[in-house]
Amino acid sequence: MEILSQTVDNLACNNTCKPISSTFHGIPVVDLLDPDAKTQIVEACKEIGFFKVINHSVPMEFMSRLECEAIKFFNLPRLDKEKYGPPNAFGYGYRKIGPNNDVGWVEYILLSTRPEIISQDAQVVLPGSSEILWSLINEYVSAVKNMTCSILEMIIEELKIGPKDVLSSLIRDEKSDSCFRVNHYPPCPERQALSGENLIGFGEHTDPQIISVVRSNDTSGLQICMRDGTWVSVPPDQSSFFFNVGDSMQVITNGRFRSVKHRVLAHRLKSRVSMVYFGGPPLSTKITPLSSLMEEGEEELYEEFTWSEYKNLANKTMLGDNRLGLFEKP
Ligand code: GA4
Repeated sequence: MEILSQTVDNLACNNTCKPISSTFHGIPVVDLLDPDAKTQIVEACKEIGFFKVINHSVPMEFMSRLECEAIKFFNLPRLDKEKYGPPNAFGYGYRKIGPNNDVGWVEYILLSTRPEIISQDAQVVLPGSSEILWSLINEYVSAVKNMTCSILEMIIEELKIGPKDVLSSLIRDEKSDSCFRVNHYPPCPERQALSGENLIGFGEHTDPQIISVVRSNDTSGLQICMRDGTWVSVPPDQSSFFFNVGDSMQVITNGRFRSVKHRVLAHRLKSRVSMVYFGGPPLSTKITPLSSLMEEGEEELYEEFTWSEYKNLANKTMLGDNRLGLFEKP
């Protein structure tokens, strides 16, 4: 990647939070074949807002085929890729993240998963030669969406509230404002590697949606922020999925679940490729605590907003801003 050295310095991880501990082996792992899985998922959403899922229903070939085709795309000459960007709001992006001057050591493809938009994206965003990439994205997203719906239904069952599809129906809705991104984090430059600093691939933030599902290759880089403010590194696992609780889910559960702050650091030697599905509701959905969950006398912690209002606000903020804080009741 050609990049001005000044910008490289701006991306260096300055560790504003507590020091990074080494690789963390305490990430909750949920085996979907375990009869206790529902309880473990809810526990993890409350404690960390993050968990890993194994024995899921998504075939490994869906992940590896898509990864392979995505790498072919990222290996195209920069000028060819730039025909599909800059993202507005969808398309190919290089170093710039979102509309407000956030940058990262990353290039990506960002797409809506709405059926009518997805077909336009196929023509506008992806190179003509990438029909294969397009069909692999469709195959992958639909399998991950099904798995995500099952997880959301398990959550509702465990919380003993109903109806079971109260959350999954939001992301199954044909107007669901879900999106999908494939990120490529090239290895960080030698100069940086020698200085012992890591570059920020994707700066710290919480996801605005209900839930996000990450799958990466075998390169580390993802870190999550624990309750005490410590950053921990998530060991990569290319055959599993990592689930993040998003801001909307924190509101829907009236603060019971925690929207987890996370970031990605570029690796010194290896490329990281990740695919992230962001499960979001239709634009008009009111994001409020589920009434069936509220206990007698319990106060709502957030002012009411629609997903469209929250998304518009997110686009006016910087990546690391505390967006949900703006809706907290005094
Ligand atoms: C973070 C989660 C998703 O990647 C994303 C990001 C979005 C973007 O890349 O355009 C945002 C970011 C994300 C939240 C704040 C705004 C918007 C970049 C940014 C600075 C696609 C999303 O939905 O919100």
